[in-house]
Amino acid sequence: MHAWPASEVPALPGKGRDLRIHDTATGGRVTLDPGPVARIYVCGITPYDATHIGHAATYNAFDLVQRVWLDTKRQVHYVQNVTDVDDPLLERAVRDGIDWTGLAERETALFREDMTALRILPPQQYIGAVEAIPGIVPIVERLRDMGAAYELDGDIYFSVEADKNFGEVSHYDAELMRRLSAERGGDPERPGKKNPVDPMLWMAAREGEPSWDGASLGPGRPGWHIECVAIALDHLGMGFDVQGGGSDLIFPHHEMGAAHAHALTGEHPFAKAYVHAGMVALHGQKMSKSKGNLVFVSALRRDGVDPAAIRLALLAHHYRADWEWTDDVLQEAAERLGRWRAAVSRPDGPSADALVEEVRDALCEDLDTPKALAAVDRWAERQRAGGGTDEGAPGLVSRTVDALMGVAL
Ligand code: 5CA
Ligand code: ZN
Repeated sequence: MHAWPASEVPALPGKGRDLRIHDTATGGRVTLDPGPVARIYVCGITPYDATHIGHAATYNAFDLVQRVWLDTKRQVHYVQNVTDVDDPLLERAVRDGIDWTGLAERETALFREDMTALRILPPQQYIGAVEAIPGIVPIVERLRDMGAAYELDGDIYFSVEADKNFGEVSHYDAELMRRLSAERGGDPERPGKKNPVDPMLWMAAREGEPSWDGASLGPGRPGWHIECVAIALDHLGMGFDVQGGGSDLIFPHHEMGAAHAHALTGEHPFAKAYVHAGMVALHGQKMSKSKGNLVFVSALRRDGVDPAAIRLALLAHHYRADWEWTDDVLQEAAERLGRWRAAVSRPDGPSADALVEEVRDALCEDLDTPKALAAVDRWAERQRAGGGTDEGAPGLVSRTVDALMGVAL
């Protein structure tokens, strides 16, 4: 699949510092030490509905990771998937009486437009689950042949016992794992499983549903977690720097993905850090396609909202916080954007050399965007008060907020 166009990332004077970020598996802040090419996998959308503010907040967080790394003069190898075949997508297509491939294509196209408008940098590989199937089949066969997977009425399940590190990502207890498995696509009640939370690797073809050639597995379609593992291993290999997603992916998705990869390769870890963004709520509940309490990025754009204001609204919250979207959040962001634009439109202003370092320092400490925004606010306020005659300052401020936070002033 093709991704979306990259907005230009202005170069800044000097060099940024290494990113320290909260890793879910260790429960603390880790200093990432990527090689000259930092490797990141971020879980992509299941394209059965348009991009909502929750998605945008999560992709904004990982865009900051990429921008901080680019500022250290590294290259970034970024891979993202599209879950373009899965239960919720097929169910929505049936509900709406439309073809599931058309639905996936339409919503993925809209996602690309939203990401472009928000100046979120694209992955180098943007891979659909369907196009990954030829790579998934041999991996599932291998897991089965090594005894890490078993068959149940034609479906193939992964046995969580096959990974001695199972549980290291979430650290959840068995009861919580079971409940979340039921809520998030698993089938803990199905009789005959070795462990109730064992996830499906390959689902035998069902009447009326799409299926693909599975070689010795028989016709069927892939499970959810193995999709991301196959794509990540194919393009990044084991031990990449960051796996990212929202906190609702900690379990089962990222726990199971790590377990699949460890069992398959005999190597550890799958990712050096598992990084999770908080959940955005609307009217007191997590924004979710299944609940339907959504604010779509595309709808805001259609209403004439500046994408830079949407992005500033996301940046006003720390990425790990759970927060609530309201009209006031957007209003405040639009006002801040206005103040910043007015400040950089003057021919000169207070020196911004220290500001560049303040924004860098804030972001490299667990992506502290509220702190970064406050630093820019202070510069804009000094500018409004009429201090400074540095002719390079307004341009430097523009380049800083664009390069490090994707906001075009
Ligand atoms: N296709 C899978 C990942 S392989 C999936 O979870 N798709 S999704 O469309 O449901 O979610 C895409 C990303 O948005 C995930 O990282 C998810 O954690 C994140 N996300 C979903 N809802 C919210 C929300 N309300 N707030 C923040 N992030 C969210
Ligand atoms: Zn994923």
